[in-house]
Amino acid sequence: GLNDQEWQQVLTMWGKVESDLAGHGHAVLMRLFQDHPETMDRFDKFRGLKTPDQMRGSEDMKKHGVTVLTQLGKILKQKGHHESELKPLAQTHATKHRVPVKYLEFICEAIMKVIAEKHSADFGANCQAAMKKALELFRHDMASRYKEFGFQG
Ligand code: BLA
Repeated sequence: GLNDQEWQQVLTMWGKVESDLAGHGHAVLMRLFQDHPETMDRFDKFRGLKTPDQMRGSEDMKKHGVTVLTQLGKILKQKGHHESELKPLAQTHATKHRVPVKYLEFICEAIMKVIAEKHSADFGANCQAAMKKALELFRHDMASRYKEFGFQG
């Protein structure tokens, strides 16, 4: 787990993300789909988006970015005690959206990159390490829940 200081670093940084949740969320999804185009196949609703320009202009993508980062923020604010936030999310992702653990890793990488781009001055090595640990914990606990729902991920 993370110690108090690490959680504090994570949540202070998250406050900066929340200053423009939609901008960060949209950038995360752009980055995810550019680095790993296969992840887009999970989304029926993004099927029409073919070019980076279409993605940039997509209100739907912006909306989904807000959904993702809002939920992730709720989880991070539990500082590891996130069972009740995680369970329903793991359930839909295991049984309905069928999102492999590998894709969770890809989006966490995209989140790290976007924060590093937008907040380079405030995202030093210690803060990066803390955020990485928090995202690893999220993924680890999603993966264990996946197994309970019979999805090997
Ligand atoms: C939908 N994803 C959702 C929803 C939430 C999240 C809250 C709507 C409620 C639900 O269906 O459970 C939350 N999504 C997240 C979080 C992350 C995220 C916290 O990406 C990452 C930190 N979901 C993934 C990944 C993919 C994904 C990596 O975690 C795809 C590569 C897909 N999420 C996905 C899909 C939907 C969804 C396909 C349904 C979208 C829709 O049709 O509205």
